[in-house]
Amino acid sequence: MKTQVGIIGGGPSGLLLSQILHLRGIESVVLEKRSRDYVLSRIRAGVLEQGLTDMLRAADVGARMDSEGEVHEGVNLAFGGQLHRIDLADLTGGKSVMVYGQTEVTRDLYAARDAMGGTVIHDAEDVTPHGLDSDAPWLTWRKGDEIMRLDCDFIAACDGFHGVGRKSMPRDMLREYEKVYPFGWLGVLSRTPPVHEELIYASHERGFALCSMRSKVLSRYYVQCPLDDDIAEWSDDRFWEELKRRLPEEVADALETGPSIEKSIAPLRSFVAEPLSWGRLFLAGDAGHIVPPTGAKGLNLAASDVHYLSEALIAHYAEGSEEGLKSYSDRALRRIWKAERFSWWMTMMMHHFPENGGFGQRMQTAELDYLVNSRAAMTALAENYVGLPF
Ligand code: RFL
Ligand code: PHB
Repeated sequence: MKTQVGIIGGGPSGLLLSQILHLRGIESVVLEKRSRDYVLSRIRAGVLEQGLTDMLRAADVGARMDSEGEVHEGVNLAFGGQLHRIDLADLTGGKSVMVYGQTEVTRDLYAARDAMGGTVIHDAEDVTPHGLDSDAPWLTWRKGDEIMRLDCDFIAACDGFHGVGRKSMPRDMLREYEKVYPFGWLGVLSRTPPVHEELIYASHERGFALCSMRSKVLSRYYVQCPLDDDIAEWSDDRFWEELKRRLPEEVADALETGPSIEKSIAPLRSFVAEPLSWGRLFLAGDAGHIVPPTGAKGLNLAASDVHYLSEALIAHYAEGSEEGLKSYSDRALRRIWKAERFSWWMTMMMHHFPENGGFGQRMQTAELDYLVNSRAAMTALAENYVGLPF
């Protein structure tokens, strides 16, 4: 097989890149290790920045998001038994975020790729890039006993943190920066109405909690938990009890509980690989960087990478310009590091770190107290939360 851009990974980054390129007349093939059902069973992010929603609309995949997603003009912080609203729209000159699940974004992208005759190959095992420092790279993979080959001009690794793309770069030219947090998030999805009309990020001495949602009848909640906790030890009742204890009383009293539809523990990590390209290989999304979910930035960063990379590829094919491809890594990293900083800051401010002692806890309380009483500080949070420009 032959194509222009070989894309490893059929998550949101890979599918969005493929869709945007298609609309500009550039061919691509997406190789995904898992089945479509598996990809669509993963429950992940829920908050989309305007930059991403604009990209989805421009790529003809925004219709269902615009009818089913919810625009949020504010977000809430809870601590000391009180709820504090951050008015995103007022603080950012009218900006907002869209609450619409990553799973639904992915479903819409698959539907669009199908409708336009895009090639997405599932269950592609042992995907391996070759000839990355040549003008004619290729990918091989295994389908059952058969080895398949795809020749291409460029390879985009959109294959997530554990993918093969980053690992194909020479070790001696890759720098990796990492911070692993000493706790995880236990997440629950339940068919219950959300406890509040907007998201609530709660800081409590028992640990962080987040009240999020997918729709008027579907809620997503998280509590900070030890990394080595066994999910089997977390019955639904224990989860609801723990969540309530971390929320202001008025919120806890309003919480409607029900059976969990999904329950999982995710580790928290900050990670950046530099550079994001080598020869004809380009990393986008989680393949190149990870943020802790506290700032809701993971999926949105994947989108800005895809924006810069698609622009560079379009300029290459339309005008023969190599400038965008050469500067892709630097351009993307400038925005990535700012989102890394914001996600790290939100994580450090909101979570319980017993190892930081009493002084550390007082610093957190002072920071939160300052934040919700200073328009300047709230503006800084709001500006980052709705997303820095790209
Ligand atoms: P994805 O979504 O991980 O998709 C990568 C795709 O590549 C496939 N793949 C391969 N395919 C072929 N060959 C290989 N060798 C391959 N290796 C992997 C995988 O099967 C997969 O389909 O990366 P992408 O597209 O860059 O999108 C990034 C976002 O998914 C990610 O940033 C966010 O979901 C991060 N994230 C969250 N972000 C939030 O803002 N809020 C959240 O609540 C939130 N929860 C999460 C998350 C990420 C998680 N991961 C990665 C473990 C929860 C989890 C569990
Ligand atoms: C979610 O709804 O899953 C979600 C929302 C906001 C975050 C993280 C996760 O910061």
